[in-house]
Amino acid sequence: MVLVRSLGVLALQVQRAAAAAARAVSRTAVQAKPLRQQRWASTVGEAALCSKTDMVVLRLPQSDEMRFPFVWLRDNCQCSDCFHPDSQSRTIDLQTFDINSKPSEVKVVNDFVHINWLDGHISNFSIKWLQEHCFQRDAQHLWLKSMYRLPRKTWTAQTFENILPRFQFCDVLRSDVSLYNWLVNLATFGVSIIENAPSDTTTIRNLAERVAFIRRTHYGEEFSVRAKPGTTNVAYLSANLQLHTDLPYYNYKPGVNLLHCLVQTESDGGSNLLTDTLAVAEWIKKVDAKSYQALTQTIVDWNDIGQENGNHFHSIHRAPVICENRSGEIERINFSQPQRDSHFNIPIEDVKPWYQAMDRFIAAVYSNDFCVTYKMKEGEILTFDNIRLLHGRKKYEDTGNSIRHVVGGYLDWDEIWSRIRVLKKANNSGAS
Ligand SMILES: *[C@@H]1O[C@H](CO)[C@@H](O)[C@H](O)[C@H]1NC(C)=O
Ligand SMILES: *[C@@H]1O[C@H](CO)[C@@H](O)[C@H](O)[C@H]1NC(C)=O
Ligand SMILES: *[C@H]1O[C@H](CO)[C@@H](O)[C@H](O)[C@H]1NC(C)=O
Ligand SMILES: CC(=O)N[C@H]1CO[C@H](CO)[C@@H](O)[C@@H]1O
Ligand SMILES: [Zn+2]
Repeated sequence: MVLVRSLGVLALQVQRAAAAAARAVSRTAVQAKPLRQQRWASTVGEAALCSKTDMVVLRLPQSDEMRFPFVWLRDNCQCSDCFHPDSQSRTIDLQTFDINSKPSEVKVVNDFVHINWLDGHISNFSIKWLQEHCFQRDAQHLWLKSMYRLPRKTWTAQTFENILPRFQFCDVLRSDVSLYNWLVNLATFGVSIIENAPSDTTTIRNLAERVAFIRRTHYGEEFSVRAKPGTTNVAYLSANLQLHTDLPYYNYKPGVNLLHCLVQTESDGGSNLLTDTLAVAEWIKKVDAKSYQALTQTIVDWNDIGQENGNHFHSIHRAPVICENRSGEIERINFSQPQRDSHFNIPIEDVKPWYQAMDRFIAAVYSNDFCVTYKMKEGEILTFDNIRLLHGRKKYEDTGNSIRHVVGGYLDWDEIWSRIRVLKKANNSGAS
């Protein structure tokens, strides 16, 4: 219900933004000159060719002008020669494609824009489709925020209790609305709790398969975290576990951790530490540009060497601690003290400055401002973003009648984003 409503509002926002952007653009845009005076008026709208910019100009009653480059229209022709509807894929052969294709005429017929190309090809776009794919910046940004990456909201130790989203295991398994809400909250806050999960080692798999499938690593699919002697990973000790992201030594680091608490320790320890490192990184960026620079520019070697069930592995991945994407926004965090290689393949003069920046970073991620402790209860699944949060664990002691037992598994963000979009689309078409 909430979902349906918010999607309706979103669709409306997209339309409004497109209209507003169109109005803003039309004030500054070069007025389109119709080519060879061809221009057809219609009650739905009108279209013209602008030979100066090589664009089709579309005017609709409510939303002023939208512009579409000739080359893009030709490349995105929806006819059965150019587009295969069943696979929703473009099939135009780029080897014979002419990037200088020009229309000879364009007209609006009912709710369609009909284009004759000089080479004789014919395109027929629905106006709705053109609106959905328009080049207005506001509309593009809204689309990216709803379909590509949802906006993230950071939290601190002070706000954690208020934001921590909780869901019931049986709801998430049964209801698409709950599944969607859990995933959206996970994407937004980077953390959420699923309660009342069955005390079973297959629970993690059932949850992961609601979304997609468990992401396999060299530790297997689902893994048990229990103190064990002669271990291959420091996580399998009962000592303090420092704040880290899991598997920074993977080129494709798993996106989300699922930790299911089957048995919690009766001792004081065993709490998890959690830090929203996106909040920390944004803060460092603001207060200490030099450290931020070192943390985003210095490439660190992360590694893992060992064996699990007789399978030997030697993983290496090189990446800075804070990774920005192409738009300069903080995209992911790579950090693990035990899993940092002694090979540090950077210029020698960059070594000490990196340690200084790391010192600053560590002070912040462990500080009372940013770091929270959370002791999972039996039956809870702690789910969190492994490319955004750092997590750790306080040391504990197993006693005769309580052996702490947590079962973990990973999901990849690619699969989660895909599930979110599919659920959203299913509801959109259901609502209309
Ligand atoms: C464009 O496509 C629509 C829907 O298939 C069709 O009704 C319309 O006649 C077509 N227009 C032209 C001019 O081919
Ligand atoms: C960079 O990351 C931000 C935040 O996730 C996202 O909104 C933006 O679309 C990303 N930009 C690119 C070019 O991937
Ligand atoms: C979409 O909305 C319908 C009610 O209109 C609801 O039954 C369904 O579960 C919803 N699906 C999702 C994915 O939220
Ligand atoms: C920008 C960058 O290099 N990011 C990397 C951080 O580390 C993860 C895995 O460790 C890689 O998947 C990213 O490419
Ligand atoms: Zn075509």
